[in-house]
Amino acid sequence: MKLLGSLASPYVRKVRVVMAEKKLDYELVLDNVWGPETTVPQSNPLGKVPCLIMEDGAAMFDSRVIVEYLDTLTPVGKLIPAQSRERAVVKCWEALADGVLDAAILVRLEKTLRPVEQQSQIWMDRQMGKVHAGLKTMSQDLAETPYCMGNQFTLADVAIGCALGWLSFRFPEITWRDDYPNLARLFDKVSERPSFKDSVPH
Ligand code: GSF
Repeated sequence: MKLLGSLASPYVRKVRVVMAEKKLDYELVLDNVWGPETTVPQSNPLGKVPCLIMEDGAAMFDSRVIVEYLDTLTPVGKLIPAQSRERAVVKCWEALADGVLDAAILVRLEKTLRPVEQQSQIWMDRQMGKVHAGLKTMSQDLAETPYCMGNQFTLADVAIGCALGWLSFRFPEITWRDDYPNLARLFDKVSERPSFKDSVPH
Protein backbone atom coordinates (compact mmCIF):
# COMPACT_ATOMS: atom_id res chain seq x y z
CA MET A 1 0.00 0.00 0.00
CA LYS A 2 1.08 3.59 -0.61
CA LEU A 3 0.02 6.49 1.52
CA LEU A 4 0.02 9.92 -0.10
CA GLY A 5 0.54 12.53 2.55
CA SER A 6 2.60 15.21 4.26
CA LEU A 7 4.56 15.23 7.49
CA ALA A 8 2.56 18.15 8.90
CA SER A 9 -0.98 16.86 8.33
CA PRO A 10 -2.74 15.62 11.46
CA TYR A 11 -5.12 13.45 9.39
CA VAL A 12 -2.15 11.79 7.67
CA ARG A 13 -0.57 11.32 11.08
CA LYS A 14 -3.69 9.53 12.31
CA VAL A 15 -3.33 7.03 9.47
CA ARG A 16 0.42 6.64 10.07
CA VAL A 17 -0.12 5.99 13.77
CA VAL A 18 -2.78 3.37 12.96
CA MET A 19 -0.46 1.72 10.40
CA ALA A 20 2.31 1.55 13.01
CA GLU A 21 0.05 0.30 15.82
CA LYS A 22 -1.25 -2.44 13.55
CA LYS A 23 2.24 -3.23 12.22
CA LEU A 24 1.13 -2.81 8.61
CA ASP A 25 3.66 -2.26 5.82
CA TYR A 26 3.25 0.72 3.55
CA GLU A 27 5.20 3.33 1.68
CA LEU A 28 4.74 6.98 2.60
CA VAL A 29 4.78 9.12 -0.55
CA LEU A 30 5.21 12.78 0.33
CA ASP A 31 3.06 15.19 -1.63
CA ASN A 32 2.46 18.91 -1.19
CA VAL A 33 -1.21 19.29 -2.09
CA TRP A 34 -0.84 23.07 -2.30
CA GLY A 35 1.97 22.94 -4.86
CA PRO A 36 1.72 22.73 -8.67
CA GLU A 37 3.39 19.33 -8.68
CA THR A 38 0.81 17.51 -6.58
CA THR A 39 -0.38 14.19 -7.98
CA VAL A 40 -3.11 13.74 -5.37
CA PRO A 41 -6.03 14.93 -7.59
CA GLN A 42 -5.31 11.99 -9.92
CA SER A 43 -6.28 9.66 -7.06
CA ASN A 44 -8.53 11.81 -4.91
CA PRO A 45 -10.76 14.26 -6.79
CA LEU A 46 -10.97 16.31 -3.60
CA GLY A 47 -7.21 16.92 -3.80
CA LYS A 48 -6.72 16.11 -0.14
CA VAL A 49 -4.37 13.92 1.86
CA PRO A 50 -4.31 11.33 3.29
CA CYS A 51 -5.05 9.19 0.26
CA LEU A 52 -4.35 5.48 0.38
CA ILE A 53 -3.42 3.62 -2.80
CA MET A 54 -4.20 -0.03 -2.29
CA GLU A 55 -2.39 -3.07 -3.71
CA ASP A 56 -4.71 -3.15 -6.76
CA GLY A 57 -4.15 0.55 -7.46
CA ALA A 58 -7.54 1.68 -6.20
CA ALA A 59 -7.61 4.85 -4.12
CA MET A 60 -9.27 5.30 -0.76
CA PHE A 61 -9.67 8.61 0.96
CA ASP A 62 -10.68 10.43 4.03
CA SER A 63 -8.68 9.45 7.07
CA ARG A 64 -11.77 8.10 8.86
CA VAL A 65 -12.54 5.71 6.01
CA ILE A 66 -8.89 4.66 5.75
CA VAL A 67 -8.37 3.92 9.45
CA GLU A 68 -11.62 1.99 9.67
CA TYR A 69 -10.48 -0.13 6.72
CA LEU A 70 -6.98 -0.64 8.15
CA ASP A 71 -8.42 -1.85 11.43
CA THR A 72 -10.16 -4.69 9.58
CA LEU A 73 -6.97 -5.88 7.86
CA THR A 74 -5.44 -7.59 10.89
CA PRO A 75 -6.52 -8.39 14.43
CA VAL A 76 -3.18 -6.98 15.65
CA GLY A 77 -3.69 -3.87 17.76
CA LYS A 78 -7.46 -3.65 17.35
CA LEU A 79 -8.36 0.05 17.64
CA ILE A 80 -12.11 0.14 16.99
CA PRO A 81 -14.35 -1.97 19.25
CA ALA A 82 -16.61 -4.54 17.59
CA GLN A 83 -19.64 -3.90 19.77
CA SER A 84 -21.88 -1.33 18.08
CA ARG A 85 -22.41 1.20 20.88
CA GLU A 86 -18.72 1.25 21.88
CA ARG A 87 -17.79 1.48 18.24
CA ALA A 88 -19.98 4.54 17.80
CA VAL A 89 -18.53 6.14 20.94
CA VAL A 90 -14.99 5.73 19.60
CA LYS A 91 -16.03 7.09 16.19
CA CYS A 92 -17.70 10.04 17.91
CA TRP A 93 -14.46 10.88 19.77
CA GLU A 94 -12.71 10.70 16.41
CA ALA A 95 -15.31 12.99 14.82
CA LEU A 96 -14.80 15.47 17.64
CA ALA A 97 -11.00 15.42 17.32
CA ASP A 98 -11.21 15.77 13.53
CA GLY A 99 -13.84 18.49 13.87
CA VAL A 100 -11.57 20.51 16.15
CA LEU A 101 -8.85 20.17 13.51
CA ASP A 102 -11.22 21.09 10.66
CA ALA A 103 -12.14 24.31 12.48
CA ALA A 104 -8.54 25.20 13.43
CA ILE A 105 -7.35 24.52 9.87
CA LEU A 106 -10.01 26.86 8.48
CA VAL A 107 -8.63 29.59 10.74
CA ARG A 108 -5.09 28.85 9.63
CA LEU A 109 -6.08 28.97 5.95
CA GLU A 110 -7.97 32.24 6.47
CA LYS A 111 -4.85 33.71 8.08
CA THR A 112 -2.32 32.35 5.60
CA LEU A 113 -4.17 32.52 2.27
CA ARG A 114 -6.08 35.82 2.57
CA PRO A 115 -4.62 39.31 2.88
CA VAL A 116 -5.27 40.72 6.37
CA GLU A 117 -7.87 43.25 5.13
CA GLN A 118 -9.97 40.44 3.59
CA GLN A 119 -9.91 38.16 6.63
CA SER A 120 -13.21 37.71 8.43
CA GLN A 121 -12.83 37.99 12.18
CA ILE A 122 -16.41 36.77 12.65
CA TRP A 123 -15.61 33.61 10.71
CA MET A 124 -12.34 33.00 12.57
CA ASP A 125 -14.02 33.59 15.95
CA ARG A 126 -16.78 31.13 15.02
CA GLN A 127 -14.24 28.45 14.13
CA MET A 128 -12.13 29.13 17.23
CA GLY A 129 -15.30 28.75 19.30
CA LYS A 130 -15.58 25.20 17.96
CA VAL A 131 -11.95 24.47 18.83
CA HIS A 132 -12.37 25.63 22.42
CA ALA A 133 -15.76 23.94 22.88
CA GLY A 134 -14.32 20.72 21.47
CA LEU A 135 -11.33 20.79 23.79
CA LYS A 136 -13.58 21.46 26.78
CA THR A 137 -15.89 18.56 25.93
CA MET A 138 -12.97 16.19 25.34
CA SER A 139 -11.51 17.08 28.70
CA GLN A 140 -14.85 16.68 30.53
CA ASP A 141 -15.57 13.32 28.88
CA LEU A 142 -12.09 12.01 29.57
CA ALA A 143 -12.63 12.09 33.34
CA GLU A 144 -10.02 10.22 35.38
CA THR A 145 -9.50 7.19 33.14
CA PRO A 146 -6.12 6.62 31.43
CA TYR A 147 -7.67 6.55 27.95
CA CYS A 148 -10.89 7.78 26.33
CA MET A 149 -12.42 4.28 26.67
CA GLY A 150 -11.21 3.49 30.17
CA ASN A 151 -8.13 1.26 30.20
CA GLN A 152 -8.34 0.41 26.51
CA PHE A 153 -6.17 2.30 23.99
CA THR A 154 -8.35 2.94 20.91
CA LEU A 155 -8.67 5.06 17.80
CA ALA A 156 -10.23 7.73 20.02
CA ASP A 157 -6.87 8.25 21.75
CA VAL A 158 -5.05 8.23 18.41
CA ALA A 159 -7.37 10.91 17.02
CA ILE A 160 -7.20 13.11 20.12
CA GLY A 161 -3.41 12.75 20.32
CA CYS A 162 -3.02 13.79 16.68
CA ALA A 163 -5.36 16.77 17.12
CA LEU A 164 -3.54 18.01 20.24
CA GLY A 165 -0.12 17.51 18.66
CA TRP A 166 -1.13 19.56 15.64
CA LEU A 167 -2.60 22.35 17.79
CA SER A 168 0.71 22.62 19.66
CA PHE A 169 2.55 22.69 16.31
CA ARG A 170 0.42 25.33 14.55
CA PHE A 171 -1.38 27.16 17.38
CA PRO A 172 1.05 27.29 20.33
CA GLU A 173 -1.01 30.22 21.67
CA ILE A 174 -3.87 27.82 22.52
CA THR A 175 -2.96 26.85 26.07
CA TRP A 176 -4.76 23.49 26.17
CA ARG A 177 -2.07 21.91 28.37
CA ASP A 178 -2.63 24.45 31.15
CA ASP A 179 -6.40 24.69 30.69
CA TYR A 180 -7.09 20.96 30.54
CA PRO A 181 -4.76 18.79 32.65
CA ASN A 182 -6.81 15.73 31.59
CA LEU A 183 -5.84 16.32 27.98
CA ALA A 184 -2.20 16.92 28.89
CA ARG A 185 -2.16 13.61 30.77
CA LEU A 186 -3.63 11.71 27.81
CA PHE A 187 -1.30 13.45 25.39
CA ASP A 188 1.79 12.62 27.45
CA LYS A 189 0.70 9.01 27.66
CA VAL A 190 0.13 8.51 23.92
CA SER A 191 3.29 10.48 23.10
CA GLU A 192 5.36 7.72 24.71
CA ARG A 193 4.26 5.25 22.04
CA PRO A 194 6.70 4.66 19.15
CA SER A 195 3.83 5.25 16.69
CA PHE A 196 3.50 8.82 18.00
CA LYS A 197 7.23 9.42 18.51
CA ASP A 198 7.88 8.49 14.87
CA SER A 199 5.26 10.84 13.46
CA VAL A 200 5.68 14.16 15.29
CA PRO A 201 4.47 16.91 12.89
CA HIS A 202 7.10 19.08 11.28
C1 GSF B 1 -9.49 16.01 5.78
C2 GSF B 1 -8.19 15.96 4.97
C3 GSF B 1 -7.59 17.34 4.76
O1 GSF B 1 -8.22 18.38 4.94
C4 GSF B 1 -9.63 13.54 6.22
O2 GSF B 1 -8.88 12.86 5.48
O3 GSF B 1 -9.86 13.22 7.39
N1 GSF B 1 -11.60 14.92 6.29
C5 GSF B 1 -10.34 14.75 5.62
N2 GSF B 1 -6.31 17.34 4.38
C6 GSF B 1 -5.64 18.59 4.09
C7 GSF B 1 -4.21 18.53 4.58
S1 GSF B 1 -4.14 18.96 6.20
O4 GSF B 1 -4.56 20.24 6.43
O5 GSF B 1 -4.03 17.98 7.02
C8 GSF B 1 -5.58 18.79 2.59
O6 GSF B 1 -5.18 17.88 1.89
N3 GSF B 1 -5.99 19.97 2.11
C9 GSF B 1 -5.94 20.31 0.73
C10 GSF B 1 -7.18 21.05 0.28
O7 GSF B 1 -7.27 21.36 -0.89
O8 GSF B 1 -8.07 21.31 1.11
